[in-house]
Amino acid sequence: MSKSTTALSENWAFKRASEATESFRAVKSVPTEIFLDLLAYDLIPEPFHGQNELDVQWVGEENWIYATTFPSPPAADSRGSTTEIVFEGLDTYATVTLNGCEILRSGNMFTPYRVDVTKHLKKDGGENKLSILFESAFLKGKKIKEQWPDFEWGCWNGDPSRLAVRKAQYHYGWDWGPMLMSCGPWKPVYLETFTARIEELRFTVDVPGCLKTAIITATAEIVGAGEEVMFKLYSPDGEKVLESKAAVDAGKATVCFSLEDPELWYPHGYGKQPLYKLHAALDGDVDTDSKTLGLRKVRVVQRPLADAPGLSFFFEVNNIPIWAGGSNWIPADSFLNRLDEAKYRKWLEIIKDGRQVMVRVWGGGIYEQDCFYDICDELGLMVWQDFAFGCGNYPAQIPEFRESVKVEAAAVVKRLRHHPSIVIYAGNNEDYSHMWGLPGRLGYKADDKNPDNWLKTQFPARYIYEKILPEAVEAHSPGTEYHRGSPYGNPDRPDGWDLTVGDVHQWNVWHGTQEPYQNFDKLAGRFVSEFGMEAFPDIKTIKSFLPKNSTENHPFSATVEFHNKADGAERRIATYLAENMTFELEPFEAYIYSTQLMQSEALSNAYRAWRRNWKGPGRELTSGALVWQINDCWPVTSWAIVDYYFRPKIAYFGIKRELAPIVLGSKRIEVKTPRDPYTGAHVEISHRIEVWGGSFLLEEQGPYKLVAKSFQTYSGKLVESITLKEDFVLPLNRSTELADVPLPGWNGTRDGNLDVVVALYLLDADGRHVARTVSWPEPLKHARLSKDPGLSVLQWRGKLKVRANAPVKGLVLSGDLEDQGIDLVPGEIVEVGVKNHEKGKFEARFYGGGEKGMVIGCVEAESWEEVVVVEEEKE
Ligand code: BMA
Repeated sequence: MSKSTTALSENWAFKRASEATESFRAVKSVPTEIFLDLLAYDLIPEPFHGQNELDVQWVGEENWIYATTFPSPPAADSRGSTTEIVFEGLDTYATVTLNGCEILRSGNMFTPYRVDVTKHLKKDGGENKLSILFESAFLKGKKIKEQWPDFEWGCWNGDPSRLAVRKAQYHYGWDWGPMLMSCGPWKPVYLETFTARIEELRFTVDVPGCLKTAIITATAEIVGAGEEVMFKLYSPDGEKVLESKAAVDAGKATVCFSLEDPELWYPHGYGKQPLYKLHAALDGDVDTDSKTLGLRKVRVVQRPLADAPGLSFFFEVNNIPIWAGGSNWIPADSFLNRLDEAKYRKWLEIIKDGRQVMVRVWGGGIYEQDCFYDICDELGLMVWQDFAFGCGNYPAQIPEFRESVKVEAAAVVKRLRHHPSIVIYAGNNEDYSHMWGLPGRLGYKADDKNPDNWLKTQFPARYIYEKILPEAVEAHSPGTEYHRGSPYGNPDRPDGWDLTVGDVHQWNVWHGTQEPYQNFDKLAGRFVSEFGMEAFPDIKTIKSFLPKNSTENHPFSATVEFHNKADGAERRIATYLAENMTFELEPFEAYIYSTQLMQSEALSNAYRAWRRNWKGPGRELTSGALVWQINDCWPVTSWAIVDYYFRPKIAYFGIKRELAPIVLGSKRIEVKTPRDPYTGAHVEISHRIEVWGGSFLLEEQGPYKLVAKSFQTYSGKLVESITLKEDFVLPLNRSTELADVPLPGWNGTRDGNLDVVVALYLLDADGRHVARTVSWPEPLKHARLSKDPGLSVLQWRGKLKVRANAPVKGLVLSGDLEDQGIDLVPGEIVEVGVKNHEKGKFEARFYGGGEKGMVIGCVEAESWEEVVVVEEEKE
């Protein structure tokens, strides 16, 4: 008999458990969750609108019942067969009853459950009644916390009781997310009937250093009486390349395939993403399973550096060291069932299009849906996967808690291990660093190697991060990198503040000491897995949560501020704005623009500085940077670079530019030379510029010429055009210092640097632009810029061509374009791809006069001569 699967997705209904007389209401389908079902009946207002979040808090403090009826699957009657019910995910405290019998009590949202229900199912054609009671996770957590009064329940974000509950921690509210304590059967429910089945198809891949072969050892775990498994391996283009049979022995069948000249999987930009397919069939068609495979060799290289302290921390794929530019991922919705595969694909394509190669699935969210990792495999995105712990002191002294984590970890690693995209697991997000403030009291001793002792301290979760989780990874995905936490480096400084080892979360811009973002270069770590800056989202996103014609449509209204969950956000945004730029509060769009430009400047600065630190073999001073954060879970002002409605902020484009395969970077330096050691009065000031080039390609590039053109900020007059360096190459896969010269165009006066904008060009032998960067006076607010730079736009063959008569900083044009926040200098035409825009007028914003927005006439024409440029100030 072949295995049969029966989905239990239809015919469900839900109700509040406390109201005996309340009737059940039909549910559209399962998987689902309580907020979505209540919304479908208008029983709650949309939680994302206005301040409705506050009005729906009662939902999380109720108990809810989900119930369905179903006929027994036909095959369940055959002799010797077993029927199991599978819950891929129940959020969170669920008591499941089938035909009046309790069959399961669960308490972990991340763990799938499977129960043999053969003897519970009706045999007479009668209906089966399945009911699930979801108890309030919030109240349950509070009770658990109460039972451990002597434990240090420290946490950052959300209610401390969350630490006791194995539920997505962001559901408790975060500094970018609302508190929405959903519950329900959030993943599929189904029945499986079988005489024997493949419990799991797993494999290991060994690609040796020569990359010439791949050894694939595949195992099928069998439940029930199976005899033989046929394994087939298909090439990426679908051809069968190998097949082999193995007898089932002690519930297992194993084969070993050796592939010559395998097609290897690479992160995008470094090679292709060929995916093989492994298929297993048990005794003909009793059960089948298949998995995709990407063959690659991955290491995290931590080794001493040539002339710097500490150790490197870089990802190497198929022997290629990779500078990992990317971002942090949070769950893309407060209601996970609002996400479907199309949305996941859209998000991951945005990441890839932004030239990012790594995405970190942050520990305060969920282990993502399978399709997330499938798409990462396909697109060539590397995944840094945190275990689901974040910003708190977890109560690992509770035996049931430990047991639950153990089962969760095994299930998660088994589900995810076949994905080539996953290159590292990390034990948690910031759980070491947040607890570090009081090491004495917490009893953490780096050199105490006895796990049982850890449980007796006030930091018992060390048992999870240094025993349970690494053991799970070793047992179920041997060879995959396990990192104790993010950040983690030096065991003596688990607060993450040793910048010379491991990864760091560099929050001394925004949080911490609130450094100027110009200091990002000094704040580098070996791998920066978090850093960020807030900015307001698009005005349309803000309007989505305000009532029509609301008087609250301004940056500091109660509702707009309600949609920013970060403590002190208004102060910090204002600080960084005031330090760097002049700005307008009205119209709202102008203020939004300024915050976005400021965010973009900050983050671009970081990427630029940290990619400069990738200096070749033995000198990998910084090997990657992941911006906090790519996305949002609702419409909000946050650190996201793309908002909840997929609307990119300017920073998304700024980062994309910095992540180009060939880049130029520059930094202005003010040099003060006192006449002698005693004077404060006789100090000579000069302005210099350092220029570097980075090639992240795998072959030497060049020969090149480096040209600088400097322009007067306010008039656009060309002051100087010089060649800084000629006939040089950029060595492969690293950054190279190119020049350290007096600032071109500087007139020698003390603050003359404020009057020059310098465009730097990397030109190839044919004079083509290979890379370009524009150096602006810092801080921008001191630059004396033209308010009327003579902008014009020409639309031609799906592209825009933009030019100006004076330097323009951070030009944003209305429409869905391939670039935004563009810098322009006179004499240059910048081409921008158009994704979606009608011909006609463009609204333009730029820094230094244009924030309020202006409308530029755009003409479709073959050449500039035909263009009549219309410019008008917007009301
Ligand atoms: C980091 C994250 C999150 C938080 C973010 C912004 O530390 O791990 O906990 O949302 O900072 O504060």
